[in-house]
Amino acid sequence: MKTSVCIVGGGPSGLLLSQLLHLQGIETVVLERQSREYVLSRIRAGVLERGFAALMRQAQCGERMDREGEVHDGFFIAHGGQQHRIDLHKFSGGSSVLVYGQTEVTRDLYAARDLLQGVVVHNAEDVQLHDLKSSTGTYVTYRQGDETLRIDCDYVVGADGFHGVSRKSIPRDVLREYEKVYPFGWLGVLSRTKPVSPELIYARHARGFALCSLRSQVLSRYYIQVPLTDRVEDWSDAAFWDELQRRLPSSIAGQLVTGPSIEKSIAPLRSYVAEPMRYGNLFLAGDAAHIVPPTGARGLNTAGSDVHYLYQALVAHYRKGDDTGLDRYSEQALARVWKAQRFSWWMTNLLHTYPDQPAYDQQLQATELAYLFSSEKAQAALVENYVGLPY
Ligand code: RFL
Ligand code: PHB
Repeated sequence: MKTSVCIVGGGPSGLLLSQLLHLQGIETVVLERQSREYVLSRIRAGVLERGFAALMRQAQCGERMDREGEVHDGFFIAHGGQQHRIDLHKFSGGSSVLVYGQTEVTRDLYAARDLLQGVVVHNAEDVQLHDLKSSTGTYVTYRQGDETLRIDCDYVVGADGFHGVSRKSIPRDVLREYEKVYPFGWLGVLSRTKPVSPELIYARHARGFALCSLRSQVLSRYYIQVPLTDRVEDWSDAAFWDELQRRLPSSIAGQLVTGPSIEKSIAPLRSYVAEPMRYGNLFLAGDAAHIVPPTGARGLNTAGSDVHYLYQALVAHYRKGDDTGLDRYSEQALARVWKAQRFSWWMTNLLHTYPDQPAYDQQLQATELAYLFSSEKAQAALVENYVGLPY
């Protein structure tokens, strides 16, 4: 096979880029290691910033998102038995976020790729990238069953997530890695129950962080902070609901509707950045290059900003022979990536309980919250980041 851009990874980053490029007449092939069913069974993000939603519309994938997604103008931070509302609308000059699940985003992107007969190869095993520095001969190989196939291309986009092969194809002496691992994870539960609050609640509690989120008015998504040593099997549904209730202000806990979990999983929290995001003809995008703890709802949204920059750069290359965007991609994407890192780290520190946290740090955390609730300027800074910094 021959194509212009070979995209490794059929998650939201890869599919969105493929769809946007196709609409500009630029050929792509997407190679995905898993089956479509598997990709669509992963429950992840829930909050989309304005820029991401705009990209979905640009990709002609915004119709169901705009119909079924919920516009949220604010969220709550609960602390010390009280809740404080953070007004997104007021402090961002009228912006908001959309609550629409990543699973639905991915489903819409697959439907759009099908409609345009975009090439998405599933169950592509042992993907390998070759001759990334070559000016004439970059290619990708993969296996399907007993057959090894080859795709010749101008560029490879590594959109294959944190555990993918693309980042690992950059030589060790070129790649710089920055990492912070947090001493806890999030245990998440999806349940077909009425959400306890129409708006998200981020709760700080001495027993640990909790988050009340939702996918719709009949589908709830809740998370609690757990030690890294916990396993999903350790948590019965009853134990989860019990612990969640203990971490919420009593007025909210009393209204919690519980039910059987549809999905239950633990995600460790990690901050990670790989630099540069380009090596020869390879460009990294999304979780392949960076990870944030989910506290600030930045992961998918930051993947979206990478896609935005890369899309613009590739269009300029193919349409006008202008390579400035491609040459600037790594620097431009990383500038925004680091701001998302800073915000996610800050929000994680604000709301989580650290094991053996020194009394001094505990006091600072309490003061940070008190300052936030007393200062409209501090709230405006939070909001500016949460609704998404401009591209
Ligand atoms: P993905 O989604 O990991 O997709 C990568 C795809 O590449 C495939 N792959 C390979 N394919 C071929 N060959 C290989 N060798 C391959 N290796 C891997 C994989 O099968 C997969 O299909 O990365 P992408 O597209 O960059 O998307 C990133 C987002 O998924 C991620 O940032 C978000 O889910 C993070 N996140 C959130 N982000 C937000 O913006 N808002 C949120 O509210 C939010 N909540 C969350 C989150 C992530 C969470 N977890 C589980 C980490 C909540 C949670 C709990
Ligand atoms: C979610 O609904 O999965 C979600 C929402 C907000 C976050 C993280 C996850 O900050």
